[in-house]
Amino acid sequence: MSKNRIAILGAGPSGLAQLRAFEAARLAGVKDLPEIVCYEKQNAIGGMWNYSWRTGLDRNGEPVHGSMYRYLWSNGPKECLEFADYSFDEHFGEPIPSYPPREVLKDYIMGRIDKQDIQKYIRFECPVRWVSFDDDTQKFTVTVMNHKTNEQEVEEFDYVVVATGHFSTPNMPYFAGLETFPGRILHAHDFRDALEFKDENILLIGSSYSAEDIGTQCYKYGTKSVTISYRTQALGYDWPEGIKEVPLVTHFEDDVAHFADGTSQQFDAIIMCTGYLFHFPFLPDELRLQTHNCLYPANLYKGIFWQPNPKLIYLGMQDQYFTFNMFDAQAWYARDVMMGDIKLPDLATREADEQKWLTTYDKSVTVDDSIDFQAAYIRDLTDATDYPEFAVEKQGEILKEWQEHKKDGIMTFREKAYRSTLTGTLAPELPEPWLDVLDDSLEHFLNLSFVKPKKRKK
Ligand code: FAD
Ligand code: NA0
Repeated sequence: MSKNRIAILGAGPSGLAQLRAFEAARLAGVKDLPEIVCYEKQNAIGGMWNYSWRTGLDRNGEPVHGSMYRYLWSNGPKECLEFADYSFDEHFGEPIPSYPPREVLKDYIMGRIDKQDIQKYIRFECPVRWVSFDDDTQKFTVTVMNHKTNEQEVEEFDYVVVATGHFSTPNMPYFAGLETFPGRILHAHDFRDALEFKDENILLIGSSYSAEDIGTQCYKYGTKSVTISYRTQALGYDWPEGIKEVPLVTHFEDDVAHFADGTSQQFDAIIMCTGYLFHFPFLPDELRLQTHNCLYPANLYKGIFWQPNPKLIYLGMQDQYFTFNMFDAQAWYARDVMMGDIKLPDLATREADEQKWLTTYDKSVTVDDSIDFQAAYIRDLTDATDYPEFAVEKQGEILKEWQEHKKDGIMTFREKAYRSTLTGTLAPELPEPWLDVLDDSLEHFLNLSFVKPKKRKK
């Protein structure tokens, strides 16, 4: 019998988790592994964690994937995203603080990948153009544009794993009068360097992670004033002078924004922090996930398998309290299904299971509920596979502390330290105020003199 063929679309953290899951099986002595091809639009692995100076189109004329910017630091404690099979201690050889900058986290993600070995699976600069499924042959046809050869490639697969991310295509709303605004109007996706806005008055529209982080970044690097305009709910932090929140913009007149509370203000630039669209231009309607950013997108069994055709697998499509370890939990489960070690139940049973999770999700009201919900979701997956134990509920408690620390000080929470649930290591505290650490390079960060934490009491 010929081997199953698997296409993984995207080599970001989710796609890499899928490759790693198969690698773990190989290392455990499993011989009969499927044939894997991973198609990646960019010319490197790492997905969102590859910083790109480009905006708009890449050198091949493809939409730039990256939404990350210079000086970005992790917004959650690293102890809640640690790979269960590869600790931070193992990677860095010594404890590092709980909130690493982007380059440091990227180094960690890359650390467990055998970069030589992985090249044989990944076809770079190969954006996927179309995926179809043939009911008769029960196979997918995947069409990609290979920009290296300048030719289209068409291949058949038994399974397709969609790991293309969902924080890349801007949701860009319109407000009356925007066309009269004389300054820069951009989406968070195209934000690259806070220094661009030094000494300016900027307006951020939206009130979630992007607004919070781009606002604090710009403050840190010398923006004159930051105004955050919210639609539903203000972020509500105790902001320093220079940052404030106002209700939603009603309209613009030249460089003046008018807000729902009747106030108005002049601005030099507008950054839409209005989230992202789920965008799968390579999928036909019958295979395409249609959802907004939430913890349990409908139509996926176990948050992974496309209900009408579970040979189509989606990774990382949830909103994320947990990230890398959740992608791993999904990838290990998906691997076991693709290898035949987990048998999927019939459609009615799968839908009943989905409904059960959706009902619980509906009852999640507070942030703590949401954290518990995602932890329970991950636990459900890891209980079924040999993914190593990582005390996800304890990590959930750390995420709740993180919420409190943000309320205590939105400019200081990154100075807090947490204990790894894997190694028991307590992270050292950041030795300088986060606001003062302007150089976010890996070299600078690792050369900060951390105060070594005391050993854990037995
Ligand atoms: P991505 O990282 O987006 O990777 C998807 C990959 O698919 C990319 O390499 C892309 O090039 C490729 N691709 C897309 N379309 C195609 C196609 N048609 N054909 C072939 N390849 C394709 N998470 C954290 O844990 N901590 C943080 O601090 C954090 N900060 C963030 C900051 C920002 C600004 C954003 C936007 C996200 C942040 N995240 C953070 C969440 C981040 O999305 C995840 O950490 C992680 O990158 C998701 O991995 P992924 O593989 O699912 O998607
Ligand atoms: P994100 O903040 O980019 O984080 C993505 C926001 O947009 C909501 O506040 C929503 O308001 C608002 N919005 C949407 N349409 C609007 C409209 N027409 N008018 C006004 N407001 C509108 O996006 P979301 O989806 O969280 O919020 C959309 C991801 O990026 C996160 O998962 C986060 O982890 C990651 N991220 C991380 C970092 C760091 O780690 C930094 C930035 C982003 P409403 O009314 O719907 O509430 C440092």
